[in-house]
Amino acid sequence: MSFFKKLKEKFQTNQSNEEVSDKYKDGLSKTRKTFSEKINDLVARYRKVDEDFFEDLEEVLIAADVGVSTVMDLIDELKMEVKRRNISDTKEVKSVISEKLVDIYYGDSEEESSVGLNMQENELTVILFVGVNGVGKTTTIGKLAHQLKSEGKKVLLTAGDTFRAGAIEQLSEWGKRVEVDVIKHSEGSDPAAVIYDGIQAAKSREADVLLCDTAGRLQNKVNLMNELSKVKRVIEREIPNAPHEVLLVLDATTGQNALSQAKTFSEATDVSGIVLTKLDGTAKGGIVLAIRNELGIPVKLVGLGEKVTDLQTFDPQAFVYGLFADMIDDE
Ligand SMILES: Nc1nc2c(ncn2[C@@H]2O[C@H](COP(=O)(O)OP(=O)(O)O)[C@@H](O)[C@H]2O)c(=O)[nH]1
Ligand SMILES: [Mg+2]
Repeated sequence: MSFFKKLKEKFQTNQSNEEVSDKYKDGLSKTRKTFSEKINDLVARYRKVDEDFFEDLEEVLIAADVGVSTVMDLIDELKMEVKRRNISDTKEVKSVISEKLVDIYYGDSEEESSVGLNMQENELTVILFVGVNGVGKTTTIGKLAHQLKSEGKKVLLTAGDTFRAGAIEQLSEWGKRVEVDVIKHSEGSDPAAVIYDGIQAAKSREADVLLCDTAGRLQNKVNLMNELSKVKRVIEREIPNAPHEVLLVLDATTGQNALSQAKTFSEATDVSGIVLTKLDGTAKGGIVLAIRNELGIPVKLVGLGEKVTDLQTFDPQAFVYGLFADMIDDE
């Protein structure tokens, strides 16, 4: 069975899968538009799979921000697969490209399903959000709080961004909107102290999840990284094995810059997963693959829009479905 058929079966015959794939389809419409156009154009121009075809395909993928070394790996894989299956018609290659994009995401790990968050059962789960200003930390916390709450979990938020004016207020607004409590101190206070209080409150109120906001900017980068280490130490001291996730939030519209942010933050703290926001705002959604392949950190959540329901657990198959949806429908 072609990979397109497999995706079609998965995402068009089951209602809950269909809801997920619709979100991806909407959120990735900008990327899909340019991507499908270019691929269709390639297929129309070449018909036969040859060296020139692969060279042009390379350009299309690089333009979608897939990342140069990831593209090289992908093209090598594709060439082998095309040879193995004895494919000469470029039309058939479309499905193989989508299949290889998923493979590239998983790499050597045999995982078939999406990774998801490391949630503790019957115990407090602490999730720390880090990332530069404006990437979407606070918004993601609000959206995730809403989701977890609707799953029946007791959620508490901590306003650890005490640096940026208005940051505490912004998180409080989210708290009101999704009806969860927010532990906060005043602007300029010690973030480690707020987070400490958040943990005590979460323990005494028997919360299931504590989501901790942090500052994205301080006087300088060294201060920021020191502060994050301190916050993390406070959490570790209060709860063994916590934080259960350190999620680095990256803005997909910043492209390759997101990769360099990831490198800086990974040096200062153990990042366990990436939240990639604003995929709806870019035509270069291929950055998901570059992040996974070049940093080795799993993308756990993606932001596909500004609505509270637009945060999704990252699923490579749904992602690829979102990229190829028009071609899949044409099959
Ligand atoms: N379109 C879109 N906008 C987003 C997404 N996530 C966050 N934003 C917007 O990005 C802006 C900055 O978000 P904020 O949470 O304040 O960033 P923070 O400084 O990291 O806390 C806000 O206007 C959000 O509405 C997303 O997935 N899609
Ligand atoms: Mg914020």
